[in-house]
Amino acid sequence: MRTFFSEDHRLHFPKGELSGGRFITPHERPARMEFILSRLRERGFPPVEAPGEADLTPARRILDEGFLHFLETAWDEWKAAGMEGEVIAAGMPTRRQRHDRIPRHIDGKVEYYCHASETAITRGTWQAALSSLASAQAAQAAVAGGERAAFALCRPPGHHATRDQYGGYCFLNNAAVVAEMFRMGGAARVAVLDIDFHHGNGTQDIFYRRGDVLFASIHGDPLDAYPYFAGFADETGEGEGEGANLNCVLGPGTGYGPWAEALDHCIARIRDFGAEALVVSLGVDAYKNDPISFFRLDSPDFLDAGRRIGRIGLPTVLVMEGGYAIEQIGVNTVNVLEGFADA
Ligand code: OKP
Ligand code: ZN
Repeated sequence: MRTFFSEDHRLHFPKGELSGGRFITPHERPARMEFILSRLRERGFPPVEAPGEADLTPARRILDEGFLHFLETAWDEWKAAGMEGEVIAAGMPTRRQRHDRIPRHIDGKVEYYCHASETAITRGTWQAALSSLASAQAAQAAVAGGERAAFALCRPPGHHATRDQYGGYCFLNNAAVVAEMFRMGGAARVAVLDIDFHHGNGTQDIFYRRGDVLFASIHGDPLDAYPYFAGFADETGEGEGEGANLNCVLGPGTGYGPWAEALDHCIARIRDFGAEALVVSLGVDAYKNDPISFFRLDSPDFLDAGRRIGRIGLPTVLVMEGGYAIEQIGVNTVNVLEGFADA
């Protein structure tokens, strides 16, 4: 399986993540990539390939133009306003407030376009997010060109980014853009399977009213886990999208038995839906020792999960999302790929 990866991810490395009332070194840090790259080499995968430039044309079909412009200019505007630190949202639009006028002041714009203040924007964030998207797009092009599957080793991740808000370590929704590209390329129906521990609220948001893209996710119960306000089982889609959104919610301490049952449920739905292409939001934070998650998957379980996903038999782009048990992220991620490949 080919892997697409850009070194530009290093341009995004905020000094701080707001956690427990303090600033800590972000869980979502550059070293994550090193462990995955070294495991890919160890297991004899072909050398990673650098993507070309990101193409924002497909992104513009599903993302808000003002939001894209904001991401591109936020750092410079923040600095021009005399702010000394990284771009951090101190507040967010709340219930019963006005959301119909976008603030002029950069501080207000940041609050408008952010949904989770743990996530900082730095000087290189936009370039890193663009190059992360470029890797996803190169993987999609490889699969559209006839490869059975390709791996987009994306950083920063994307599945929490909505059409007009960033947060949860995510800026541009890589998986959603890949799904849209499969549609543009002629696939009548596309499925996004999200196995990251956290609900992919951004991807759900983007396709919620669409019947042509199925979103299926297995994640920690939002009553107990980020993103808290989305990901419940009764969110099934709206309008044309009714029935094309599937949330499998599991509680603290869930092990591979029930997790795999949920996976099979998602797979059955993907088959019934008649998807012609598959995008996997591949997070490995369902791992037992993940520092911010509460499932109990073990490393060999990821091999089995990969096998089940591979047996669906669809052209597939696997897009990297989360995973913060950094020492094991390489083994767990590559296990999914190897399971997939020998399905
Ligand atoms: C991104 B992805 C830890 C709370 C962290 C944000 C989690 C983002 C996860 N104190 N909240 O889905 O792996
Ligand atoms: Zn996650």
